[in-house]
Amino acid sequence: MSTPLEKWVQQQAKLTKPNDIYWCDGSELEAHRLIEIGMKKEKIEQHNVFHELSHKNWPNSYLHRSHPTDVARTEQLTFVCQADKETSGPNNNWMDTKQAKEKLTKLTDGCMRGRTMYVLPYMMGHPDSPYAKACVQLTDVSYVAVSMRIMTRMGKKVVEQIGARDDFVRGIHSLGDFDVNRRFIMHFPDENLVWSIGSGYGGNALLGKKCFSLRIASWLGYQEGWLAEHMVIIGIEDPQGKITYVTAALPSACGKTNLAMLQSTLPGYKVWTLGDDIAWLNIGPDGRLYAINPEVGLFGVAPGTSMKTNPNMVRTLKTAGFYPTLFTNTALDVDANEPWWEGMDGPVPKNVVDWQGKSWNSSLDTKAAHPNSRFTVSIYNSPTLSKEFDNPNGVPISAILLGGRRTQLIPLVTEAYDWQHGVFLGARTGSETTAAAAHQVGVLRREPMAMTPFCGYNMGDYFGHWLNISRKLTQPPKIFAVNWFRVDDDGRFIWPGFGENIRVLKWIIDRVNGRVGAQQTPIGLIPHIKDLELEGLNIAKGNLEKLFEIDPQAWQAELQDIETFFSQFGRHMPSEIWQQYKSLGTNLR
Ligand code: SAT
Ligand code: MN
Repeated sequence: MSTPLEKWVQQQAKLTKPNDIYWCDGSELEAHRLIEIGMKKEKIEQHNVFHELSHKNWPNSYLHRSHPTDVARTEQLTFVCQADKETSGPNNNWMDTKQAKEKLTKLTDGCMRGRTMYVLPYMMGHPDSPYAKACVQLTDVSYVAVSMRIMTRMGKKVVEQIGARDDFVRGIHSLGDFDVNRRFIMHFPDENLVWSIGSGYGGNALLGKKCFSLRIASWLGYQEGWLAEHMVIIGIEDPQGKITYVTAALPSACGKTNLAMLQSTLPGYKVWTLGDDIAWLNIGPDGRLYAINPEVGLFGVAPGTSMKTNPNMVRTLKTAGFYPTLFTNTALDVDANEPWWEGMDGPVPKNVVDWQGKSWNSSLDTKAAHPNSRFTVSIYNSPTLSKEFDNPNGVPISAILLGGRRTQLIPLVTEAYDWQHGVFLGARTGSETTAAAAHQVGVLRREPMAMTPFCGYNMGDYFGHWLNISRKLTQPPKIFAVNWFRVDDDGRFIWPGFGENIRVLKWIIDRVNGRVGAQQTPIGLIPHIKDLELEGLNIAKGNLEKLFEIDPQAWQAELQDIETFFSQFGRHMPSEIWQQYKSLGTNLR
């Protein structure tokens, strides 16, 4: 008798028609076998799926070049197929479930002909965690199999854990033919199913990541009383050795990985890494909010990563770990056979080919590495890994940071008066777009809790869910809005960012621990400048004021834009959020 899992795999094989089926066991030997296959047998366009890099400075590292039309998430081709359009909300593309499945079935029929179907059994979360979920993804490319093995807890134990159960999370993935007209990333939240065809890139293809752990998990959390969030998890150790755990939501490519690995510039302070992208937040038995990171890998933006900006990340990438490290769409230093990207330490190498494998030099006005080029590396390689990382219960959260990329208007840090106000600060967050998704870069859009592309249901209901969560918390975390990206009159960033962000984190944990006061403003609480540790920083006084400036005039346009955004959600928008909106308007007047 076959299990529901075996039956499902057989059914999908009948549809996709692969040459063979390979069940991954998660072993080290297997990872090398998959890389060999990717180097010798599988191709995307004219390139092999993997190119072995020199292991001298970058141990166990391989370069992957994606299809040139397939370099970022594609939000316009991403659908959340809830039972009806209203449940998906104006924040998602929607298609009727039956129609969506018919479309996908047609595209999937025979899509793995001549290829191998890899069966990837994996856990999101520690297998002993009450919050973990067992999942299985099918794919037809070694790159996705190896990436999932770095990013998740993958292995044959998960098959045993699933046993005869039918409630495992399903993911069907195929590269298809890369035709953007036949590319779809579709979610069926009521069936725990993700179906993705036509893309091999990041969040479009590693279905445990955004697709399951955010879009589907946010819907599970809505029904079950927890939150699936696009957040970093860190522990901040102070000079007394006390560790305060915080999470931070920032949109894609706004520095989450840098924050997660932050190297403190303040003596005595240290940041411990628990996650750089996704946090599942549950109410623990003591009524506090606990965070786990369902992933075990880092999928970070390569350009700009250096010993200056993120030394712990460079160390992580240069650590010889148990898992291979992948570089996707970076440039290649041909003579050294090493990855290269804009912003790397040292001089530009003499002989560079760009992310597409074309000859490149710095006089060209193109980038050598794609702006959304990435590394995929095990979190266990990180020298700053928290000793609580594998704690199945997670860590208790004292503060939540909600941020965006705003060159104007928004102060460096604002503390919410209470949880309700904090949810409003998150809901009204705007951010200037980045290269992490295929759209115009630098356009302001609303990014509530950094979840715009990832909330698997109506965002109005999502705000309501956030408000409800606190009613069950004995000690709700304090909520802060952050913005590292404000610029001066010459367009230069005022705040140095990176390791210096510890100065903002210090103020935040001082507030959490009741060590300092704060100033009231129309938009929330901001620091007294005397409480900010600024020694050794070189910021002109006028600019320092600008970092915290609140210009009621400039806020008028912002209020308008927030109102337009909120109005879309109609009756789903909680009245508490509208009340907060009205108070903000009054305060600014
Ligand atoms: O491409 S991913 O969705 O995995 C990364 C990101 O956009 O945050
Ligand atoms: Mn992300």
